[in-house]
Amino acid sequence: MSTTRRLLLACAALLPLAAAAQTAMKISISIAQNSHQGVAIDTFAKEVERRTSGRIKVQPFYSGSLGGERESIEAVQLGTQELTFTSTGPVPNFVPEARILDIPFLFRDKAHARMVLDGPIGQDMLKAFEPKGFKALGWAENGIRHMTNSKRAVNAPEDLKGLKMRTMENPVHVAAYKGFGIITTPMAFPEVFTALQQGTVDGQENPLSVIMAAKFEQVQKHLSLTGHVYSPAIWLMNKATFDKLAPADQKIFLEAAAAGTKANRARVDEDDAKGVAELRSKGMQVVDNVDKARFQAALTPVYAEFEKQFGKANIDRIRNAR
Ligand code: EAX
Repeated sequence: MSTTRRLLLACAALLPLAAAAQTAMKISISIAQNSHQGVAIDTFAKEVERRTSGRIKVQPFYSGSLGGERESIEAVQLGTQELTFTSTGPVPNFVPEARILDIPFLFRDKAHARMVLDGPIGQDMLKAFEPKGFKALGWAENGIRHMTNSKRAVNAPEDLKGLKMRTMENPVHVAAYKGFGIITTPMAFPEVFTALQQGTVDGQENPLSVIMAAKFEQVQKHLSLTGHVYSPAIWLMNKATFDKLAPADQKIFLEAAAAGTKANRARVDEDDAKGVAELRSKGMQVVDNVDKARFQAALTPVYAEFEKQFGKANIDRIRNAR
């Protein structure tokens, strides 16, 4: 074999690698880049690139430009998209084991939720994603959800009766909100702003981080700090794509996700600290002293149903974790 030919062959053998290095893996969120989720995936992309010295690139997509959360999870499961960062909203439709985390008033506060998710209960649950075609790289945070609407101030659970509200495509949320007397309309997030603007629904519920990132103050007059449910987020990767990575790179992906989660939770804390003042200054009427115990009490019948479905012991194990 001539030297030239040998060289050509060597080059050809390297081609797939070179090509792989050029193609970026996709990661998506359904909300704007300037948000607790944007900072998460931007940090992740930067960390993967830095730690692999640019061998692997990750390209972030924002504002549902690749689809809503359900569509992105589907794409990751199919492998047409490598990664997504999503709330657990549509997750129960793929991994029913995760449903228990979406029960209202399950967590006392963010610290409690973070401890459970990062501890044995949360880490065990990540394994339930594998048989469904996902590698779950870790938990992150969407935040504590509050209610907004265009009709009236919500001071007590009775005020929710008959309000037409967009919910996530999440069976646990839908069951609970019906328990409040809300008329529930499950909808993908990218459609929510227009639905609120056109009055298709009266309200919606989301963490302050999302309300601000989506500029819902432009289409919603009232905000009530109901804090009715904690909303986890999760890093999902196509399992076959993850399995193909060298073990050292797999470790890098896990570490990059952990770095992203750290930045994400710090931003949620910042948003929670300044959110009410900011939204008030933009014209929202905020009820910041609701009696949460009354909202919780309104869900007693729904809770009995959840205890039957999920097992009281399983719920208590999370609620009582210290
Ligand atoms: O993940 O759908 C929702 O309300 C989510 O909280 C939002 O898309 C952020």
